[in-house]
Amino acid sequence: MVGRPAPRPGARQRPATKSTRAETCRNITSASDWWQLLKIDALTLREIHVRLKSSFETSFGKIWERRILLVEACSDGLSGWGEVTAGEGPFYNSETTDTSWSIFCGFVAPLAIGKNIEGPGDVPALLTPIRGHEMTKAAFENALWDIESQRRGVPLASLLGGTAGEIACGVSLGIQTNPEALLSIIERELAAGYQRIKIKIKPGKDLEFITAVRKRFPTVRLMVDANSAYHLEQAALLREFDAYDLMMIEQPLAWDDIFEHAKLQSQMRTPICLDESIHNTSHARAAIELGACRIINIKLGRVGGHSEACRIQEICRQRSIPVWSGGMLETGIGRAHNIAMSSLPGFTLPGDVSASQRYWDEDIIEPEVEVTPKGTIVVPTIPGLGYSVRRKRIEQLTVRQQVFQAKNSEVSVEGAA
Ligand code: OSB
Ligand code: MG
Repeated sequence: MVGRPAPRPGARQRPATKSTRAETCRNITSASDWWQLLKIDALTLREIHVRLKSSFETSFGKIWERRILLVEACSDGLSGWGEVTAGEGPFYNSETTDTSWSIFCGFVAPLAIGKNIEGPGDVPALLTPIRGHEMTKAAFENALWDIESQRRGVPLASLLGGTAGEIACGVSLGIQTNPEALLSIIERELAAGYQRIKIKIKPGKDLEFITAVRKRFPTVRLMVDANSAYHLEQAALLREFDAYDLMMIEQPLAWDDIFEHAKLQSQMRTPICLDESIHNTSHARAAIELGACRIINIKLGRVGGHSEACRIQEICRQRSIPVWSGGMLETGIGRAHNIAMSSLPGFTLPGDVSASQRYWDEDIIEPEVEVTPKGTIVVPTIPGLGYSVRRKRIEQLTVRQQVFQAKNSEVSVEGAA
């Protein structure tokens, strides 16, 4: 019910400013012309359990029930939210719900609590001592972007440098038992307006499915995601994909590889898109310069938050490498951050960000994320996430929580402590 509380009476108010197209999230937050520092008064980490409407199967397994961590940050009477996009097991990357709980409580919160920073752009530097654990760091940094957007009175998307009024949406479809089942789901998603179809594949569940989809939908924008299920030795099989006019093949080879993807790309026409392998700007630059991919999927969690996502987007744009936003079966909080990120100019391909109703009976934000009949999501134009957080619902779903409070800080956010 309570989205976010109004600033305390007497809380310092900032004039609304509007970012120009040329500004990026980096130079906005490192600018020292801002008169008030962002003080991290309190942090709350919660674990919620939510059931997906239907199971989702990738090459690394099937999931139904999600265990999701949410970070709420409080600063000067404002509250901001971020979502940890780690999976339940270390199968997509090395982080899990439990490693994230441990790293957040043991290291992120102690480093951050009580600190005064210029803005969320300072978070990567603040958290440099912690190596890896990007999804955990991202949830914290993104919660501060939510706060910063409210403090400045500008929509999160514009604060990050976003310019698009709506974003193009595709769907990611899990592995199905047979091609017929996949075809009927695709039919439904196309009827709902989605602009492109991504199907998950793995050895034994690939060509038969791709052929069936192409035969039935000859012109649909189609791509496949292997989640690292193949080896370079299977290049001949992967080359057969070239006959199906795929927009791209996502992460065919190892989750931590760049070099072999370059070898594979040189042997196939279909563009390779990297997902798992790209954790930062330096990986993106290496992949592009080596010719390991022609497209990059940017996931906010995987790259550590909005600051790094903005930078990757920018270097890709300079090199004419299209990017798009991947999803991690997020609740509305993660989804809202993905929407804001997707409004940046480098995001020229439809992403995996789709309607709340595809995943959840009831989301934890309101309104829920909805997709227009032409397959777009309208980017919110109000400050903050652009959706209100359903605190009561979150409390009902919470199975554990941990509160960190700065000494000498007066926290007035309802339900935060
Ligand atoms: O590789 O994009 C992926 C879900 C879990 C782990 C990895 C991936 C995915 C998806 C789901 O494709 C995308 C979505 O949230 O709709
Ligand atoms: Mg992927």
